[in-house]
Amino acid sequence: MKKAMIATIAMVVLTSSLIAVTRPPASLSATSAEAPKLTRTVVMTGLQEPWDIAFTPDGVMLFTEKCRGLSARLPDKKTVRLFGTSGSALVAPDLFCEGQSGVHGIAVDPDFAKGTRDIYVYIASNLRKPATNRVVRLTVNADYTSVANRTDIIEDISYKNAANGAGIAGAHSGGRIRFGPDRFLYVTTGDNHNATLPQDLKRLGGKVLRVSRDGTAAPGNNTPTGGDPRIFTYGHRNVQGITFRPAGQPNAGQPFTAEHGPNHSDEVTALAAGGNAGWDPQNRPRLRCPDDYCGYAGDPTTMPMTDTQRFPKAMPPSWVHNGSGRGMGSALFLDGKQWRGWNGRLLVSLMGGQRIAVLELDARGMATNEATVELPATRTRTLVQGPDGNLYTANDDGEIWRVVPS
Ligand SMILES: [Ca+2]
Repeated sequence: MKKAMIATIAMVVLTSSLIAVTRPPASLSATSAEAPKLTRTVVMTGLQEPWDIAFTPDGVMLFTEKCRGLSARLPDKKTVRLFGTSGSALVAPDLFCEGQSGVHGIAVDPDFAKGTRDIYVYIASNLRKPATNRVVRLTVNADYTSVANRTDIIEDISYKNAANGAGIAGAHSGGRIRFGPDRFLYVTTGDNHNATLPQDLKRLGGKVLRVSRDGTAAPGNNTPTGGDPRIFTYGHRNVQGITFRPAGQPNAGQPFTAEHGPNHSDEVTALAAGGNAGWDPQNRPRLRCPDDYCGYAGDPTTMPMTDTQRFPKAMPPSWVHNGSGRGMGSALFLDGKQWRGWNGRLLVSLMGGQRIAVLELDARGMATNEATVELPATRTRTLVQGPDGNLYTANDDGEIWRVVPS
């Protein structure tokens, strides 16, 4: 019964994504009629692979560059390299940059304004052999010239240490970190091109973790018995977007992820504690699987991003993007009346397509409409909303943009 229901939901999702693609112009213009007018300003240029942005409550912009580290941009537009490679105020000798990995997500402590001044950053580290991804906590000083008190709150996030038949070393590290409205830190990870990782509840790759600020498991993760209690959801491929449904929306506070599909099926998923996202690229005897990793071998039927045959209770995707220009990276719920008809809608970066999609969701979190944000084409790495309510993006052209709605 339940299986049939989930199958029906999957059908609806599939149908709605098809509708979104082929929707007649009338519906799209109905969407754009209530869309805000956007004014874009290029805030910074010449950055080296900027990956993520976060704002402190006093309006200072922190940003990461994949092979350099973490920097602060002060109100006088001066930039200070706080943490990372040589030239940073605090050098991390263990930090390294390889393949898709290096310095990724950045998050600001919910009690920063109350005086913790703590920030968190996701890095690839060779302190352990073999290397791992880590979440590092740092305390930033009052004038943003230095950081101290490095504490590695998670040391054992799976890392791809060697190339295999599926691709290069350093692939699929996930790496977005965000505090939820529940004040716990959510950490997205990737499958490392490792066939058994996503469904392995003892290892942290292919997961969304939910932890306290000291890195210990948050209460209420509902991890299946025997699993690492830091695991909030599992069965993911490579999650690089996580955002929370804003107050005033149905299921406010619910986390939504965006993750890269293989040669098909990028997915947005509404998460439930303890849920299985249904990715399992192992043991597909009818496929040719280099180094036993079947992730690139099949199609949406033979190697699904959400395998409801193996996992009937898998969390159904909210939106499946199967068109050209995949590469689903960052995600962000827009929040605030200044966003007009887009208030509460979900932005998702499609890096391959060099565009940002804006999704309308129903009460269950299923996408019912899709449009494209009218901005110049670029590979957008991150989407965040600043304390001023505006959208900030970083892209692979080395730029940070501010986008003001009106
Ligand atoms: Ca899935």
